[in-house]
Amino acid sequence: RMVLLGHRTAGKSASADSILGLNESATLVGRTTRCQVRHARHLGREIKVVDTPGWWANASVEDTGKLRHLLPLLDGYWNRTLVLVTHGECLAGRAAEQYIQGAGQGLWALLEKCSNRYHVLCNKSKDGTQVRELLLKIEEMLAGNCLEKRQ
Ligand SMILES: Nc1nc2c(ncn2[C@@H]2O[C@H](COP(=O)(O)OP(=O)(O)OP(=O)(O)O)[C@@H](O)[C@H]2O)c(=O)[nH]1
Ligand SMILES: [Mg+2]
Repeated sequence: RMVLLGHRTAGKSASADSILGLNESATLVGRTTRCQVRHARHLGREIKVVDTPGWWANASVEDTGKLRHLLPLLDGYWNRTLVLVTHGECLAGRAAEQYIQGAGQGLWALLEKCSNRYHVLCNKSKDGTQVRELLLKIEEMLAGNCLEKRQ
């Protein structure tokens, strides 16, 4: 199960399509205006994705009145969060690390919260490998959390 969060047009719905192995069905509908649970069986797994409406790119979460009181809660979720970098083809052969180095404080802070977990996705590609690798990263992250809890 996963929840996709991000600014408007970041590529959340297109990423949901890729992750679920669907053909741009959600993207054709345009802007997502309310949360939608979507699920499918893909790459040998039962996957459920919550697609959400995007926030304005220049708005901080503190500006989002409804979320403000949830912030102290949110702390427990960082160990189950990774950064999804969409439009992967725009890297044009550059290493993702190089892009991240030039991306600035906002992304660096987010990555630090996520223990530097990220994954690059190109939603225009039909290559299932990138989604398989993402699912493996998620499974690894969850397995790491279980180990930490046991110790
Ligand atoms: N080239 C390219 N285009 C992408 C990629 N991901 C998404 N897009 C395009 O970017 C546009 C916005 O994508 P959406 O998935 O609808 O974005 P969103 O984050 O769901 O947007 P909201 O629902 O408005 O918050 C669409 O035209 C997608 O086809 C990608 O990896 N590469
Ligand atoms: Mg959307």
